[in-house]
Amino acid sequence: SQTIYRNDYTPPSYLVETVELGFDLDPARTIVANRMTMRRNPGSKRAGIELHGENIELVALRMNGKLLGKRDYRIDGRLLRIPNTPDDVTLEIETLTAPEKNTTLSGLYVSNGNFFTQCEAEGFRSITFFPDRPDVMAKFTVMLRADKEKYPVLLSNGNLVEEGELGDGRHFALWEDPFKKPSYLFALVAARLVCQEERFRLKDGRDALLQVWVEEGNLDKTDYAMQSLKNSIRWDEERFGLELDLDRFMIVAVGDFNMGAMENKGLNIFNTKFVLANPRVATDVDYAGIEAVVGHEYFHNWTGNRVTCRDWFQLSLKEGLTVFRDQEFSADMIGTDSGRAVTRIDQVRTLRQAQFPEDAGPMAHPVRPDSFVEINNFYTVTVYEKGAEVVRMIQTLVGREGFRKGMDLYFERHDGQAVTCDDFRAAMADANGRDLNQFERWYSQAGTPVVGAVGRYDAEAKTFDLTLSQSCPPTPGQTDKLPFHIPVAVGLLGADGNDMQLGQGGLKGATAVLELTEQSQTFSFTGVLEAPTPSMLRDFSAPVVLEYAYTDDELLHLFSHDSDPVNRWEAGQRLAMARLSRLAGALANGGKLDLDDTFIDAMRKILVDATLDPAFREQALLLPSETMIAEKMGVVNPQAIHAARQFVRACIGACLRAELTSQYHANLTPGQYSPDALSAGRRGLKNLALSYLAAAPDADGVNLAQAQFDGADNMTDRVAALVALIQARADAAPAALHDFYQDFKNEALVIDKWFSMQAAAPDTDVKAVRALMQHSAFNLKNPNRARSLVFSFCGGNPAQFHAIDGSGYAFWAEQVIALDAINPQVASRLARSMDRWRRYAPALQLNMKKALQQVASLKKLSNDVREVVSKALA
Ligand code: BAL
Ligand code: ZN
Repeated sequence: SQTIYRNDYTPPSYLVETVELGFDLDPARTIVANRMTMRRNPGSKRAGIELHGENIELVALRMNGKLLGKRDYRIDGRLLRIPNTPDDVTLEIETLTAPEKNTTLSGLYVSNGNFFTQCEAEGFRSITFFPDRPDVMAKFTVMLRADKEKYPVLLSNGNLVEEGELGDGRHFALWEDPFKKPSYLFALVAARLVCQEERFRLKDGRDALLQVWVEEGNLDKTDYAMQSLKNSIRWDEERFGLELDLDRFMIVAVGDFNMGAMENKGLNIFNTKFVLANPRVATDVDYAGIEAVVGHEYFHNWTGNRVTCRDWFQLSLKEGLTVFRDQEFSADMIGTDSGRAVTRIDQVRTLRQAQFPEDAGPMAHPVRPDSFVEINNFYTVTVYEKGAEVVRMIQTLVGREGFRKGMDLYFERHDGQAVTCDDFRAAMADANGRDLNQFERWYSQAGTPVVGAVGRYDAEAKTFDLTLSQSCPPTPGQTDKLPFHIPVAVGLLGADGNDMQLGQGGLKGATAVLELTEQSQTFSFTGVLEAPTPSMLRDFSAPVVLEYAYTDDELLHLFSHDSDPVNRWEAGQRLAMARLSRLAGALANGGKLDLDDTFIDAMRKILVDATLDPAFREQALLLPSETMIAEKMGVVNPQAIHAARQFVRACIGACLRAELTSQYHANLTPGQYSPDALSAGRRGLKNLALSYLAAAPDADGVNLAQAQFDGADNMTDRVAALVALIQARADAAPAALHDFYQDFKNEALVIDKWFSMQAAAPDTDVKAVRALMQHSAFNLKNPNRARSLVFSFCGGNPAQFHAIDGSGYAFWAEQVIALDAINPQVASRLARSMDRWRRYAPALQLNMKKALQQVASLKKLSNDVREVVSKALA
């Protein structure tokens, strides 16, 4: 395996003008004919043509009509080189592939008897020989031929030009994509599917045909995806002035898929998980996921497809920006400030749960990485979620209107091009007359910055000095970091809980955005009539760790009064985290457990405050996860963390029993199920109350959960009740699980939930997971199913996974190896669950290292997994 460096980028030697692809589809033997016109790239110095190709058999190669022999070209590993080629070339390439044997789910593959493709990042090269790099953009025409009975639906990118019969039971469809695109956006589907379709009027008056394609029997689950697609189109027109540029836009759902979905031009291919929903099978979280992912893929049509990446190091150019756009879309769909804040809190939670650990571990990399072995390993929370934070910070710095101006300039300059993160930043800077040079470090430096804050109030001068300083821990390959340009949104609360009006340096209003650019800076607020409680990093204005020596009283003040809901929530998280880490420490050392009334009273106050949205109250009452607690511990003891968190949950359940019970009943949502944010928020608060009640020692909560399980008319309530029973180790849990399986055994996505609930159960040890793997419904080859059981256990059940005897690690090694033989991309994701091994107690570390070494020692291992385990061991 070879490391690829960003600085080694060179332009392609040839550009491709047109590609005509012909597919004779057959699961065992698909013939691909590729005719492409190529032209020497004036910017390149290299003489010959270089094409990528993997796992395909070359049948014939013609250049400008002449059949080439073995001496005319060289196949060197994964590259086909033709030396000394003329400036204008037409290549005709015939290759063979066996889609039914392709278990990697990259390239052309078969899922449940149907053909699908996945080409990002480098899947196209296993379909045909091609300069498979995003800076080669070509016009595609695609002819599909297949058995009509088995594959009545033939789809590809762009517009359907022609379709018809071929005789002998086969038929064809000819598709043409009017836009130039890189090969990673190519897609085809040949399948037995049905669709929900609709004509939708675009802003410019054109009608577009929208289709959602699914397997027969799932047409009762496509409404929400279709509605989300229409909302996405409207939103992009309104917020960014961006219109759908095609006459037809298709979403196709497939059950075997490595990612969430894929933005292929005009033909988005989706994991069923992000398409199929009705109240019977999908939870509120599933509905929200569908809205976000449908939006995300649609928004890629401009941020990703019209303007794409020059090379894969620039992945965040499209992913960070598009995540930011889908986040804004979801927030705007709720429409209220409070709803917007709840989505923001969710984003912060994701960062802390997944991105901060990544940034602190062996796979830490900048938003724009400098090197990689396998690009598939860099579809990460850093590139996506931290990348979105970086884009959000730009919006914070230039304002919402300024951001729009920057986007307009970006498209004016780069429509139809393959560009870099620097190009995006330059458009934002130029459109706003802002210097974003130092800001570039967010793209180039890895690691989560730590911002330390110290406040000093001068009662005589009526000034408040806030000194902010920054540092960033070392990350692999980067020991010393230069200061970042960090927007820190600050408000000052008076003793009455109200925001003070800020007068400092032209800063007006309740919140000032301070720009921390030095290692240390002092910001002075004048006219401050009393000692304030500072509320810093409002709306989580930067992806940093903020350190400030808050007293409990200050946190309680913020938790009760902060006008910024994100910081109000944050104050509660700090109160909870202090207690959880103290308790976990005490447990690890055999200490005594107790929880103060102050904390319980603070929780009570939020719980019963009817002026607050239920969704916000749910967020405020939800404790930091075990993973987040682990990140705060010096040495991680997963069992102690689990016990500490369970102890606090049981205390809340017991001490707030009356209030939880009354909130449970106050937040029922009778009548027809609706996934809207208000109803979902009520269910969320009600179900959190249920989970606390069920965690308390008495039986009332469990009885309530049983009643809810029996009477539930939607999946959100059914799953919440079942989880409450399982987590409480209730006697009734096994029977409920049995019934749940019987009721939903034909719904694959629900059976995924059935597996994952059990994988995360407190009593599920490795032996129990192995037993579940023997269940007839388990299938390691299906990524969703593998994730639902194996990943849920290794990543979502830390107390059991980190069993003292090392059995969890041995299981992990076994599954990584088994998966690697099937699907390296999925295997490598699982391999990541060992990233933080150096933070555990020495006895655990020893076994973790052994397991990592066991995997690393294999000769036959994918680049994907090898990169992850080598970096972990380095
Ligand atoms: N481009 C890969 C899937 C996604 O981020 O939309
Ligand atoms: Zn994306």
